[in-house]
Amino acid sequence: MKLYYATNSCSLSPHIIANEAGIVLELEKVDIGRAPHRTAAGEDFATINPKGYVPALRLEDGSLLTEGLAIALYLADLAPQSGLAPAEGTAERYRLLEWLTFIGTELHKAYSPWLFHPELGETAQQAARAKIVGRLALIEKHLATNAYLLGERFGAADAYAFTVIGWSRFVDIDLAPFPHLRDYLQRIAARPAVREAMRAEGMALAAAA
Ligand SMILES: N[C@@H](CCC(=O)N[C@@H](CS)C(=O)NCC(=O)O)C(=O)O
Repeated sequence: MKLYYATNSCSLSPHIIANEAGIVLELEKVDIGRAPHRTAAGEDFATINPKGYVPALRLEDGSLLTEGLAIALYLADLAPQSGLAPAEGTAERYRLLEWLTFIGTELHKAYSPWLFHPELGETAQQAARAKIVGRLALIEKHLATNAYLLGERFGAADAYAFTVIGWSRFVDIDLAPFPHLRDYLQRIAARPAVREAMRAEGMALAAAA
């Protein structure tokens, strides 16, 4: 399987999940900083994924799976023994979906595109920041009594949260008021599978959290 990724983007999340699951992915970098977005091989990425964004996963049957949440679950479910995603039909599975949706809709899409595009305006950015800080406070409260989002064990939702909240360092969101969250990010950053994914994508390990 091949993962189309961009450094410092949300595609780090499925990359971490694959590493944690022991799944070896072929990687192809996409330059999402320029239009048209080109792959490392020089292809126009829109001809591969008409949605134009990463992550995208080329499956063994040649089809393309898009959307980070779907890719995360797909990879985690390929390795049920990894415990990255609770089994379908269990109560915990719905907790995982609850967290993945929360991170995707309440955090990911508040950080990006708003805080990465100053041209969208100060008012929009302030609204995004206020929303993010409020959402981080909810996670902070949860982490006061839970090591990870689903309890005691690292899972797919943590890979996604680590990836998205890690963008705080680029957009000046101060995590000092959230000590449990900072500890959590540091613990995740120290995981060998996470370090390996970041190294492979050319990310700065020291700045992870
Ligand atoms: N709904 C998509 C959003 C993915 C997304 O926002 N990807 C960003 C990087 S984090 C991207 O590739 N942006 C480039 C673009 O939209 O042109 C998902 O959850 O996977």
